[in-house]
Amino acid sequence: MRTFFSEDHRRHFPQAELNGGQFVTPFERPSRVEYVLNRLKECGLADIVAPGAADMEAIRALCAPDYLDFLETAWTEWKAAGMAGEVIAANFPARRMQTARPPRDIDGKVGYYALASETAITAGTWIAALSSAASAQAAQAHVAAGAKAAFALCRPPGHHATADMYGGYCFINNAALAAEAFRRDGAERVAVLDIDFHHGNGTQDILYGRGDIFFASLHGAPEDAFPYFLGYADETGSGDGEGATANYPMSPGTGYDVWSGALDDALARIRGFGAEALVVSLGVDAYKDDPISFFKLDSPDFTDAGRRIGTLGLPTLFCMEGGYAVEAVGINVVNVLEGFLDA
Ligand code: Q9C
Ligand code: ZN
Repeated sequence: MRTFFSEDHRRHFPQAELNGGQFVTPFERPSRVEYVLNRLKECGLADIVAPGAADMEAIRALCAPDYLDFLETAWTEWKAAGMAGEVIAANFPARRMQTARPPRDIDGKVGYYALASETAITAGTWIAALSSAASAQAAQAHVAAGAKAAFALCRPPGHHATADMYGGYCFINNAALAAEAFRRDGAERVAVLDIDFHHGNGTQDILYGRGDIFFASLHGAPEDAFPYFLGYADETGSGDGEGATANYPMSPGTGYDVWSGALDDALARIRGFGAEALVVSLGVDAYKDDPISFFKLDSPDFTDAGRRIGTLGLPTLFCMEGGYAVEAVGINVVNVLEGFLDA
């Protein structure tokens, strides 16, 4: 299985994450991918290539133009306004406030385009986010050209990003971009399976009205876990997309017995849907020692999960999402890929 990976991820390395009322070193840090790269090489999955430039036309088709302009210019505007630190959102259009008009002032604009305040934007965030999208696009093209599977080692991740909002460490929705690319390349029906601990709110939001792309997410229940405001079991899609969204919210302490049951159900739904290609939002923060999550999967469970995903027999693109127990991230990610290849 070929891995697509861009060194430009390093351009996004904020110093600050707002966590528990303090600024801490971000959980989503550049070293995460080093662990994955090292483990890939250790396991003989050393076919690692850099993507070409991002396909901007596809990104513009997915995202709101004003949002992309914002991402590109936020840092410069922030600095021009004399802000001392990194770009952090502090003002949000809350219930019953105006959401149709982005403010002119950068401090307001940032909150308009943010869905949470933990995620900082820095000088290189835009370049890094584009390089992450480029990895997803190149990996998708590789699968569309006939490869059984590919791994997009995306950083920053993407599944919390909507067409017009960033947050949860995400800026551009790589998985949705890839799913749409599979459609464009001829697949009539595509599925996105999100096994990151957190609900893939951005992917769900983008695909919610779509009957041609199925979305399934296994995640910490919204009552208990970020992103808090989406991911309930009764969210099943709207309009043409009614029935094409499946949510599996689970409680604190959930282990592989229950989690794998949800996975099997999601896989059966994807099979029943008749998907011709699969995008996996591959976060490994369901791991028992993840510092910001509450599921109890162990490393061998990820191998078994990969094997179960492989039984679908679909052309598959794995898109890296979360996973913050940095020293185990490589093991757990590669376990999924190896389990898939062994299926
Ligand atoms: N300060 C992904 O896994 N909440 N994003 C952080 C600790 C945000 C996770 C809580 C978690 C975002 C891609
Ligand atoms: Zn996550």
